[in-house]
Amino acid sequence: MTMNLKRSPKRAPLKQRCQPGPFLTEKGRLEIILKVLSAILSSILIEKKPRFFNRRAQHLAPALAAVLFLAPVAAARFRQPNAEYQARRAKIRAALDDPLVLYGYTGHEDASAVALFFQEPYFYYLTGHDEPGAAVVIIPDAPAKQFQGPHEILYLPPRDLDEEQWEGPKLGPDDPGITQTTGFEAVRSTKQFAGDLQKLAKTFSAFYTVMPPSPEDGYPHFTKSVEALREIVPHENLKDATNALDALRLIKSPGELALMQKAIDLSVDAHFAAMKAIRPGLFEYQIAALMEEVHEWGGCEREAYAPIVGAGFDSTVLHYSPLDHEIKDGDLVLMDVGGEYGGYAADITRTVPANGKFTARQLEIYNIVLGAQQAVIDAIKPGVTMYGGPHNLQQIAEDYINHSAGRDKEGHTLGRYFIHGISHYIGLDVHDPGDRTLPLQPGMVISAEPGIYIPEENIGVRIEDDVLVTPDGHRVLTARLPRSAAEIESIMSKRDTSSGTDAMPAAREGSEP
Ligand SMILES: [Mn+2]
Repeated sequence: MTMNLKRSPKRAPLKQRCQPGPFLTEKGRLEIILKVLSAILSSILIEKKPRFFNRRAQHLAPALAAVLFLAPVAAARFRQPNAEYQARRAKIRAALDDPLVLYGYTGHEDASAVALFFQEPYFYYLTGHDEPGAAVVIIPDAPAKQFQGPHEILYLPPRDLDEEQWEGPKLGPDDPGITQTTGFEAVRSTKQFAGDLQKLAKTFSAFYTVMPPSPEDGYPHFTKSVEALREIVPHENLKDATNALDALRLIKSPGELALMQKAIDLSVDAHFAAMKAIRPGLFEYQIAALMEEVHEWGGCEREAYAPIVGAGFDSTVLHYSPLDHEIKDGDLVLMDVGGEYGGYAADITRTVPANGKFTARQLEIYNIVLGAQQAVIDAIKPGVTMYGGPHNLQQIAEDYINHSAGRDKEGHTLGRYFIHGISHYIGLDVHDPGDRTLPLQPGMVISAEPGIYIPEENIGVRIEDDVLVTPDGHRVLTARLPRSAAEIESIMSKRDTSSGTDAMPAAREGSEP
């Protein structure tokens, strides 16, 4: 997904969906059995009329309480071990001199009642907790201000057994073994949160939190969090922990890289499937649907961003989203589509000819973009910058494009058609936060995505790969997906184009040619 330098990074809106579960653990199976049991119980008692349910369910509360407290609770899909989150909190305890207070999402950020809940990324990064309505307090190790009591407290809403009939079992502060389950030194009720903060304010005159960007796009979570904090501790000085948190998030751990590689592998599979399916007569949305199927079948919880599949003129629209046009013979089709796995994003773009063969002009533009991308990838190593400073990646791409032989119809060089950023960090967010003028360091994952968009020729080409910075240089995490025009034409030459435009494309297995 391309990055507009003028806009703050933000995840694209999500389509609502229910949560499929192709990889059930023992716990998952037991959960489903319990859900089915509960559904049977409720259908007997309430004739499936939701409003009646709450009253009648009260009589059942003791029995349900017993069942639900025994029920294993859903962990976030593909969550990492507690030790991973504990290590991150230990770094924060060492880095900050005052307590950090963060609110998770409440579940009301998305207006849809049936949207899949997803956690606020900073909160998730430190807690691994993927349920609504929680908060966390992390108290520094700093010996100067001695604080008696636990230094890492997860606040959970008290369990609501009526609501759990609708939303499924949740973790609660009074669950047996809750500290072991969550890996926290202490887990307390959100009812104690305000009182605890007021006590903490007697020892510490300032709290850290994530201060809202100004203006805050979308649901103003951080604006609301800060308002809430100011109400609880009006005299407390609030400081911004964003930089400290970003510095940690920028460097990916082996566990994070494993999840990212999984997201990337499934996204690569989806691009293979698309290349083998694309033909004139299909609609852009059909290609997106095919790719989403590959992601979700493989275990992605959602798309990392709204899929971009643009044919012809649409290939020149950077964040094209309607996907409602038919793919025509002679079109280029630009696909910027990536899945999210275990919370981590993949971000991959390929541009292919609808009929399987680039025209001479399309090939000319394609190879300039490919050359620019290769020059950028070759330059990626510790110490280099994405933006700013000498030999930055943006400049390398612009220079390559401008020094190429390519010209527009007026004879201008083509740099003016490369209108977005060359690179961004990738992680829990597709545009992971952090200062993009920092020297690259081992463990960072960045995109390399030059593009040339010439609307008057209906030619838009972007090629985007995900690259890990290593101590020696870099590793292209998306390397399994071919980039050269010849390889793309070769994959597409093996398509089955005999099945007409109404049928689902034949090639759906999503494996390599
Ligand atoms: Mn991108």
